[in-house]
Amino acid sequence: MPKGKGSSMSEGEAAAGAYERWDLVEGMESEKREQRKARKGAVPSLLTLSPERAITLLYVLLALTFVLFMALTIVTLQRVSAMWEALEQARMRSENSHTTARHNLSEAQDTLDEQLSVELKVMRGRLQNVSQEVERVWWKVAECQRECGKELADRLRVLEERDVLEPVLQQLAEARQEQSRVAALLDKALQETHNLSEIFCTRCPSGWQQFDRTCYFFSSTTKPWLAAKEFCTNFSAHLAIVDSQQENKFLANHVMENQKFWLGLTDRYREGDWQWTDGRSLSLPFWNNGEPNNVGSHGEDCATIYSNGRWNDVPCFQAEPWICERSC
Ligand code: GN1
Ligand code: CA
Repeated sequence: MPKGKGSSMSEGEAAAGAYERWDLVEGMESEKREQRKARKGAVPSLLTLSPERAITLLYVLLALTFVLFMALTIVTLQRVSAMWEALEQARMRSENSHTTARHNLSEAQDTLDEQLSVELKVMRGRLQNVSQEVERVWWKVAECQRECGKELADRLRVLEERDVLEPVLQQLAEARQEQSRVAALLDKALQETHNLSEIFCTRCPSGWQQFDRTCYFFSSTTKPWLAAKEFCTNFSAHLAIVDSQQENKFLANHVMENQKFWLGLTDRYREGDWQWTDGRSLSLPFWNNGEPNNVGSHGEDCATIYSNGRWNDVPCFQAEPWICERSC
């Protein structure tokens, strides 16, 4: 029991403290004893097994361990095998893709080679054409040089000759001028002679009748209109063209009764468009009543004059007498 805490502490208090401490120590001791007892109780439970049971337990444990080991081994082997298979597949895929790539590459190369050879052929052809063209051009240039040289020489010669011929050409030009002057004078003289002959026209060819400085021929035979027209042309004349009432009357006076004579008037080119043979349109008509009537299946495209001075259209193929007309 501890002393010396003070002489002030009573005897009872000291006894109570000692008691409390003893209780504490006692509790701790009893706790330790309990723990020791518990440990001693566990060990004897394993040790209490019989050797057979212990061996069996060991075998079981061993077997379990073996099974576990085998299972682990199998799982590992499976995994390794799967990985191996995957690796193999990957290798095969890689090999396949390599083969395909190599095949594609070779095909592409073949195609490229083919295209290149075709293009090369085309280019060679073009090159050949170009070279031929160049050759042709060279030939032309050479030819042109020869020609041009010749032409140049010719021109020079002409120029030289021109120098020599200059006075002769001058004279020729003057002669030409003189000739034109004489020709003009001749024309004028001819014109005057013509005018005079018109003024003093008193004679027409034999068998022709004169009226107003014009000669007329009244046929005694008959012909279709076209043949009659041709006849007049052969005599430097034309079928009669009526320009005045006096002229129409003159013509009518020479037409025998119950006869009709061809005039140079027709609408054969366009029905109803009556024209004289010199191309003029009809402006002074003397048609009979009811004419032109263009009767018959063939129509009537050529004009005739009656003795009364009236006109009638009849078929051109009909044979009729005719009247030619020409200047004096
Ligand atoms: C008739 O009557 P004659 O023959 O002159 C006819 C003309 C025809 C002609 C044919 C009034 O004329 O129109 O063109 O026959 N006259 C009448 O030949 O019909
Ligand atoms: Ca008629």
